[in-house]
Amino acid sequence: MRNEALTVRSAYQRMSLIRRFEGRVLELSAEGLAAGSIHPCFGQEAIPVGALAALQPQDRVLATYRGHGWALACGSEPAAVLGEIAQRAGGTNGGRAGSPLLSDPDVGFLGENSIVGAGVPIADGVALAAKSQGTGRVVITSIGDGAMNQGSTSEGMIFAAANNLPVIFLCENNGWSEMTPISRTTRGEDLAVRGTALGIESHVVDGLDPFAVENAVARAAEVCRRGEGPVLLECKTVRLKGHYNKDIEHYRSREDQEAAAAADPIARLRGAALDHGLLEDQDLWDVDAEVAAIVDDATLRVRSMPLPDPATVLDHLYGEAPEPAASPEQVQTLEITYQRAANLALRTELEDRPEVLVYGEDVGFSGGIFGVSRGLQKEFGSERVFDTPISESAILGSAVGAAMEGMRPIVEIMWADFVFVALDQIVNQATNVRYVNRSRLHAPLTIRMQQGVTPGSCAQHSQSIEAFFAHMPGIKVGLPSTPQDAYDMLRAAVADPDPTVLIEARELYQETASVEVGRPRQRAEGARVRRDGEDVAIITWGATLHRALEAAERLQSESVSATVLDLRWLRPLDEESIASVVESCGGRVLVVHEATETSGFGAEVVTRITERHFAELRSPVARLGTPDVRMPSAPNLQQAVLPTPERICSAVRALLNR
Ligand SMILES: Cc1ncc(C[n+]2csc(CCOP(=O)(O)OP(=O)(O)O)c2C)c(N)n1
Repeated sequence: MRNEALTVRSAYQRMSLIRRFEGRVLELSAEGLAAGSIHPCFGQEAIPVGALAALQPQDRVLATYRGHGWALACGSEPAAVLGEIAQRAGGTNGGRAGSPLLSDPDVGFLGENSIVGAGVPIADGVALAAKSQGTGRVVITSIGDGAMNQGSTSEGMIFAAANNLPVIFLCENNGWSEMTPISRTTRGEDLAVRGTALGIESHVVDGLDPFAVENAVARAAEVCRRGEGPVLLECKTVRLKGHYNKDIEHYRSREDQEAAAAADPIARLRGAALDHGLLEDQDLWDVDAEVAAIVDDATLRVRSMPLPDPATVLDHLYGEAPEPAASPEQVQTLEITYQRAANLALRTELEDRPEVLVYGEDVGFSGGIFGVSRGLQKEFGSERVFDTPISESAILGSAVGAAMEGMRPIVEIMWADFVFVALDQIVNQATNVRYVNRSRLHAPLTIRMQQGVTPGSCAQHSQSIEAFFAHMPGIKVGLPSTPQDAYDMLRAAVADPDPTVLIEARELYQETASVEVGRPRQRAEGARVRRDGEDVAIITWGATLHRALEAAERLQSESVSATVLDLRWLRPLDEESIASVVESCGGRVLVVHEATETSGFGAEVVTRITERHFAELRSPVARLGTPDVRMPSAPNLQQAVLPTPERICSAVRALLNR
């Protein structure tokens, strides 16, 4: 269907197929065959049909949750799409996505998104990959008019413009954002002016006319293939039915509904085809019969599709990490800082893997505010190491999209505290790629950030936030605590087939140690015993390791010998190492971290030890973190709450009743 100019007949056939399909979806949902909310695209059929006719087979498509029509236009099997909407094993995603998140990578449909606007930065990443790989591929992402007001949409357009990305933002302006008309929230007639304001070529298109859409997308794709993208197309259309399957539209006037019905694009095409003698009544009846047969056949097949097997529900959360390389590369031992070790890891990865990109705010020309990427742009060029706009959603979302397309992006969030403005791209997007696509897509991106309290850092530049990420299945989370780990764990993260969040410790950046560089990549897993003892196990991670080691040293003079276990990776958690130190220290354990205590990751470690090793415990597992407080800037106030070596020693004494 792609790259094949529309005829009146093919346009009518494809639009009618989508219309009849959506009608059947509503019937099946009313019958109870499909659970949950469904967002049909009645009235908007001309847009995917026109757009796909103008795209080439290698091009990529992303859509909103109102995306059944896009999947069908891409060439997905109607039975597979219907099967997914009905959450069946034979659905495009085996029932893992349902109606609003379905995808079909085999036909270039990278998926819907049920987070409004979130697909825009991801499409940027897909386009970034196309540009890096020189595929000449164009990406199109559909968004609603309401999504034009979403921050990620603005960020995505800004990021794409900054990088001349081959992406077409296609706004399906149906006049409604759920239950609110766009005119009630937004000034002006045309949303396309927003693209113009960002320096993006933008056009208003008749979204009821498949040929107008086809022409506009064909021209936009040419612009993109010339390296002059992105392009914004605002396709004006109508919503013929409710926002979702159970919407009674109590908020919508009869006049508005009638005006939409009068603009029905299929009735319009039918009328025009007859008026101009392009098709006969008989042709239209033939097409209607053809379409009915396709939808009936899909329905029959879906009715006999089994439900997904519950035994598979945990499958495809993570991929198989590669075996660490057996033969050492050129190993060298260097006395270097933690920051330099991370810099060398980036350098090694850029050298070894052409698919690695390194980017973020101030990361390129200046080399990062902590110098971790210093010198890399000069060495590897500004196509691979570059600065971004201050657009965290776009940084993270583009990394998701680029990773889905075979790149290994390593992106930096300047301070961990800043990631909260863009958490969606980690929590709702990166986490789901492999699972929802049952490993047909995966997103091996690495997100670096740094955290922690340093003297004078304020409450928005000092939080320890690892627990937020460790809570999320689908990603991995590591905290390097030594220069060697700054090197090894970053390389392990890049090699890992899944999204990884690496949280570096700002207070350690200038710490120096011997680092073996050039040794084989490790797996993204595994704790390390940093000190051996037998009276008590102190379990910790990140910068707190050094306070724990200092405490253990002091305790030695009191004849208390402490093991210090550095977890390094919180996800996956090395439960074997935990079990081993619980046993070797006779069931006396203290968990220490810098993050505030309530719902900190320490609570998880304590619970697991209690659940799994209860019989071995000599006393309840103790926990020490920062008490629940906002972090003040004054260094003496900070010291009043942080888990200092003194406090760790006191906690150990209390645990041992000394
Ligand atoms: C980030 C986010 N906010 C809110 C919602 C709830 N929501 C779902 S659809 C929708 C309306 C979106 O309107 P528009 O972008 O115009 O798309 P349309 O529904 O018209 O296709 C809203 C608010 C959501 N899914 N995601």
